[in-house]
Amino acid sequence: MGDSTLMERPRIDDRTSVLVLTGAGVSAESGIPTFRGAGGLWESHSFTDLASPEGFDADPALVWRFYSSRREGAKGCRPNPGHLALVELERRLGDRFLLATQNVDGLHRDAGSERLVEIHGNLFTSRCSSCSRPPFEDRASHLHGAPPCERCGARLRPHIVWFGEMLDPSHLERIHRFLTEAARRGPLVFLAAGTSGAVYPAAGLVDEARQLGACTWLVNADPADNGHRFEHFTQGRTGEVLPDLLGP
Ligand code: BV8
Ligand code: ZN
Repeated sequence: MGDSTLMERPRIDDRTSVLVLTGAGVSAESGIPTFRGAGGLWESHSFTDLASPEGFDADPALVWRFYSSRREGAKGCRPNPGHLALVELERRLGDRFLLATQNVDGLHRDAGSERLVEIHGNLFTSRCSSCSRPPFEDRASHLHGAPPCERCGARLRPHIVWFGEMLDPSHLERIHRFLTEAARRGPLVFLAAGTSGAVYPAAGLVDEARQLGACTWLVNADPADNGHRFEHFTQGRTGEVLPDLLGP
C-alpha cells in the first residue's frame, strides 16, 4: 500500500460533497479487461463497431456473442479494494456522495455501493429492442442469435448505452442536480478514477464540476485524454491509491 502520510489527499470534512466517476480501470484489478485491452480487435471487430446500434443491426448474433463472453468473464470477478474504498466513503458521507460509473460489470453494486448511477447500463440486464417491456435481469449467454422478446417477438438486446446512443436523461439529470445542490451546500470534490477520459459525455463531467467550483482529482494508471482539466493527478492503481486517498 502507498504511504498515505506522503500522499496529497482531497480535503473531505463534514460539509464536503463528493461526486465520483469511475471507468474500466477500477475493475481491472478484479480481472475485467479494460477497453484498451478488450477495446482491441475482438473476432476482428473493433469495440466501437460491436458496441453500436449499427453493429447490432448488422450482426445481432455476433454482438450477442460479444456480450455473452463479457457476461461469462464478469461472473467470476469480485470487487477489489478500490470498489470497497468507494463504499466506505459513501457510508461516511451519506447523501453528500454520488457515484457515476461508466462500467457495466456490476462490481460497484456487488461491493455494496447504493448511491450509484450506471450511466452506460449494466451487462446483466437485457431489454426488448422494440416494445416498451421494462429492462429485466438476464445473466444468460445467448450464443445462437438474438433471443426473441416474449411479448412482441422482436430481438432482445443488452441494456447498454452503445456509441451513438443517448445516455438515460434521468441519469444525467440526477448527476447534474447532485452537483448543483452540493455546490450550494458547501465544498465539492469531483474524483475520476480508472478512466481514460476518452468517451463523452462522461469525460465532460470534470468541466461541469469545475464550473461549479469543485476541486478536481484524477486517479489513473496512465495520463488521461482529459487529464489536463483536473487540478490534481495521482498516478497509480485504484485498488492501492483509493483506500489511502479516501480513507478517514
Ligand atoms: C453520445 C457501454 C450522442 C458499451 C460505452 C467526437 C468527440 C466527442 C464525442 C464523440 C466524438 N465522436 C463520437 C462521439 C460520441 C461518443 C464518444 O465519446 N466517442 C469517443 C470514442 C470519441 N459518445 C457516445 O456515443 C455516447 N453517446 O454521445 O450520444 C447523441 C446525441 C444526440 C442524439 C443521439 C446521440 C455514448 C457513449 C457510451 C458508449 N458506451 N460503454 C460497453 O461497455 O459494452 S463506453 C465504454 O468505453 C465504457 O463504458 C467506457 O466509458 C469507455 C471506455 O472508457 P474507460 O472506462 O475510461 O476505459 P478505458 O479502457 O478507455 O480506460 C481505462 C483507464 O484505466 C486507462 O486510462 C488505464 O490507464 C486505466 N487503468 C487500467 N488499470 C488501472 C487503471 N487505472 C487505475 N488502476 C488500474 N488498476
Ligand atoms: Zn418486445
